[in-house]
Amino acid sequence: MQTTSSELVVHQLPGAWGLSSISPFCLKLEVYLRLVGLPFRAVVDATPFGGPKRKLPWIEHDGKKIGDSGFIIEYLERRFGVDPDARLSAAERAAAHALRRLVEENLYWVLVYDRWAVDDNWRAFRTVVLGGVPGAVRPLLAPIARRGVLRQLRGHGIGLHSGDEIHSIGRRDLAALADFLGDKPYLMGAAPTSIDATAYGLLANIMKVPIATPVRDDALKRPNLVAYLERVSAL
Ligand SMILES: N[C@@H](CCC(=O)N[C@@H](CS)C(=O)NCC(=O)O)C(=O)O
Repeated sequence: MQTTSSELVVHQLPGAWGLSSISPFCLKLEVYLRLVGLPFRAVVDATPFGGPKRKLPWIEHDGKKIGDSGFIIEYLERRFGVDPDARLSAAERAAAHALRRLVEENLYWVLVYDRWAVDDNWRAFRTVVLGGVPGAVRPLLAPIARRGVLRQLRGHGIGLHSGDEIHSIGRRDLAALADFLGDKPYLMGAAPTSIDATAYGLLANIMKVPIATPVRDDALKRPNLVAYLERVSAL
């Protein structure tokens, strides 16, 4: 289909397991767009390499290509004047910002470890993550992609730890999120804000997928997180 200039086109990784994307960042952007009510057309990319940052998600709009969910959201806020965080105080915005960094810069890498580094999980996950790649190419691409991601894990630093240590890091992050949520409907109170899109993108990709990890087991034992996922997915 041809792209009209004012149409918002979102490139994302494929969906699976009942989620519209297996990428926490793509799912985050989709929930964010629903939250602010901006219409968009989703396009599934088999690999992240077509985007300006060679990562997914990325968007096309008004002849521009923008990569990175955070920069995309900043662009949409400037371009369309939307801001789901408008009612937050400066201190609340700061807390939401810190939570976002916890989710995206730390807990995300625990998910990456569980999907790409744990052999049993990788065997199941590789067909899902490379599902859009032609079957003949997949066996060649899979080990190359895996080596690249294992390098990223070491570069981040989390990949230098043992599996038990990585899971203890993940459980602490998850406990902090659950404790911050407490019995509130959404992370910042009675109404959803952008941090809920961020948290949902990752939590759903941990809690609603058949990737075995103690972090998932822990999360599923927390009724407030389970109810929270249902609440955000109904937005
Ligand atoms: N900071 C980026 C992170 C995006 C990201 O890491 N996307 C992953 C999929 S979840 C990706 O495309 N990875 C491909 C790669 O690193 O080669 C954002 O917020 O969009």
